[in-house]
Amino acid sequence: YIMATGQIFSRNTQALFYNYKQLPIQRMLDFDFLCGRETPSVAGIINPGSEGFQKLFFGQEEIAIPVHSMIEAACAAHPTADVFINFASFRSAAASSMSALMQPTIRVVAIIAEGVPESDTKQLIAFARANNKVLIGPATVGGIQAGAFKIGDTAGTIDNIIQCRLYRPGSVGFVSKSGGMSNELYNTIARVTDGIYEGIAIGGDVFPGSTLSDHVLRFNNIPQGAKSGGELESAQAKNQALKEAGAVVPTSYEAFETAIKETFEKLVEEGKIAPVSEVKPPQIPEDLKSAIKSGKVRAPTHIISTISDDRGEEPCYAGVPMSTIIQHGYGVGDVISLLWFKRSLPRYCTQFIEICIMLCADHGPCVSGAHNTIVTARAGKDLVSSLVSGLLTIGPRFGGAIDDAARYFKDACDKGLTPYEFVEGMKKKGIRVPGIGHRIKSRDNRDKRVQLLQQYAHTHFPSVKYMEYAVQVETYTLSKANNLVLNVDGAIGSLFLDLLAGSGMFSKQEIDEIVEIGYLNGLFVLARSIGLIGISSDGTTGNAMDAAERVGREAERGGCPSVQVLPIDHFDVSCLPDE
Ligand code: Q5B
Repeated sequence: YIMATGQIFSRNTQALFYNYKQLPIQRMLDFDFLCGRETPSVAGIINPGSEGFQKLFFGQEEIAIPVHSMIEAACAAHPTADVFINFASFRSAAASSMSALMQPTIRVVAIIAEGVPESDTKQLIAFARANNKVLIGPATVGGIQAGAFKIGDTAGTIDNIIQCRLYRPGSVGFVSKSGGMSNELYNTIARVTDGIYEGIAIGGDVFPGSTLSDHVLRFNNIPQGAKSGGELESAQAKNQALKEAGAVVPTSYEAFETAIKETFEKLVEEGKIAPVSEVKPPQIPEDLKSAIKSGKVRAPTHIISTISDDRGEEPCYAGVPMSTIIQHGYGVGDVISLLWFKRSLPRYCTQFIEICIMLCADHGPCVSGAHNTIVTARAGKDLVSSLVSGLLTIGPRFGGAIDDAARYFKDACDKGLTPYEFVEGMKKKGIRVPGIGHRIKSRDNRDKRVQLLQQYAHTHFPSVKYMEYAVQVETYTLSKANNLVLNVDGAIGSLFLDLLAGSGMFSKQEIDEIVEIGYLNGLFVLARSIGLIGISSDGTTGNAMDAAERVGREAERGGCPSVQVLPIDHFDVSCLPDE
């Protein structure tokens, strides 16, 4: 019988840890390092539903401990790990413990959870006994073999473990029901003897997996600790019975320490115990987090956020608390001005931002972004994939010309170039004027969005210098071709220059920076996401879907020319062949 063999742990014992809990595992590994173990005592972690590795410290080194989703797979991968430390909740502890006990490689199972149903525990006990396995708990902190192996949180902090000299074996075996009492007695025993050899907390349940006497009898078979005397129960009858059986039983708790001391000294005197010689444990490196907390070290930050701050009671956007944003009736334009431009802009500016977003939210199913989104949604992909595939088409020829329009219009206007000099200069460089030109809109079919933006700016902006310059450029390009109108990107780009310059909220240098860095395409990305989300969730119905379906069907038929020539950035349903 395994309990009769005495030792259940050694310096080579390795465990499988069920249910990932960073702290107790790290404490086990810190204990290993303190004891000078060469191998970590946790061979693997079983975390239902996840596979991979967990990074933890073994002394100063970071090690990757394998994570398995199944008990069977973990046991197969770590056949030498014979202890199963079960940190499952009381609801799942019994089933997982039974699975572990059924594994041929597992010898010892420790169940930490409190409140495991007694009938389940009885089945576990019966199975463990019938199969010659050791069950510790439920409702236990675990146990420790000093200098060798520790279960989970047993013996508390590293400081306590060092104080109790648990990093090396002493001569005293200790069994208790309670984990708290164990810690207390590890201290006492360290004070009056050469320390603990092994300590087990059997757990507070009515039916413990292994009992006080199971372990005391087991200790009798361990040469380094082979005299009982650590168990103390309050019941008189038990004390009497223990006394009669030859155990040392003190009359009160106060006398306990003296009784242990005297027993230990007597055993030493009789030559039954040779007190162990002291060793100096290595220093466990302190975790950065706790070292910073105690003011011992400082560490540079990796990320600086000057915009959003969640350190206080409520998150702040550029210093403005969320409650203020709600109480003052701020809109999305105000939030954008705080998070993108780090300041509160006047209402006419934030309203302009909101108008841009509303006007650019959608432009039908026949633009490149919508096309990609529709095709992706039709292919059965989820909302995020469909949205992202649409957003990825935003670029210089579709919605992403706002920043460049702002850059080029600003540069040309600030330099005082005539529209002719500007447009022809761009032509010489082989660059199409960003913000000019549209595939559908033209001199006779004006873009309503552009008109609405212009009207708003004329009414509210103190100056529309850049927009007027863009209109002069448009007049010139329209003399070349009817569709070379100021498009929505050009209107937003030029009007944003007017917003930045006219609001009085930005220095010249800040305006240059904003134009240089490029924020403004973000307005289109944000706005068009609204429309694309609508399309992606509209998975099977609507004209957009019909169009995509027709394209798909044509392609299936072997690539009809009308499909092949459709430009990806603007396909027109009218050019599809009739059914
Ligand atoms: N030409 C927009 O081209 C488009 C010229 C030009 C001087 C120009 C083109 C362009 C600049 C980028 C821009 C944003 C590709 C557009 C948007 C949002 C949207 C989209 C939607 C929504 C249209 C024919 C002749 C050629 C060209 C000359 C063309 N553009 N010259 N400056 N800018 N614009 N993009 O009609 O002599 O024959 O060789 O790149 O601002 O994306 O609704 O779809 O809300 O979703 O295909 O509104 O203008 O013209 O390329 O065949 O050129 O015009 O050099 O001259 P097209 P092309 P030539 S708004």
